[in-house]
Amino acid sequence: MSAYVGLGANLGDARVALAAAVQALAALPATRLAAVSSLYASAPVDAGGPDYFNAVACLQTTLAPLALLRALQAIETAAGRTRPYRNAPRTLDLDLLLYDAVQCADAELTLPHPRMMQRAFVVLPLAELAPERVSAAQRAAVAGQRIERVAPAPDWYSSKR
Ligand code: PH2
Ligand code: MG
Ligand code: MG
Repeated sequence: MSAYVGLGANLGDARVALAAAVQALAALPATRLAAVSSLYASAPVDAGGPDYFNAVACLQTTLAPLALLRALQAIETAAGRTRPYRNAPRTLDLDLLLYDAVQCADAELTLPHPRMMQRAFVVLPLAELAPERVSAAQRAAVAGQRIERVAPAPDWYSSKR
């Protein structure tokens, strides 16, 4: 199955945190890291605090959606993620955006992610990896949000120098 994960961070060394998160995704059981977007810097949306770094990764996985969600939460926790209030600044946020064509809305998980298409920091990197999943109208809808592409893949997360 192909799953798309949104990566975000705006506390501590957020750029290092996202690079480490990519390596952690690549190390998940039953999962292959299929593609990673460029790295973006973006203004907080519906939130305060410093600018974010954001990216999107595509995984090929046989983990079920809820198992994958819990694995993402474990990576967040290992990165020091705390949840003092809604949309608080964070050391690492890993959001399950899409899982194949699965649609669900239960207490733990809603797929596709309900707000993803309102956010330039998801729409732009997702459009790099899966242009067929992002329409021109969806791109236009987020055109007013401040976001900048700061590094191409794999430069920003590759452990090689
Ligand atoms: N995440 C949020 C709220 N606002 N803004 C930006 N730019 N990037 C994010 O990752 C982000 C946000 C809640 O998860
Ligand atoms: Mg999020
Ligand atoms: Mg989240």
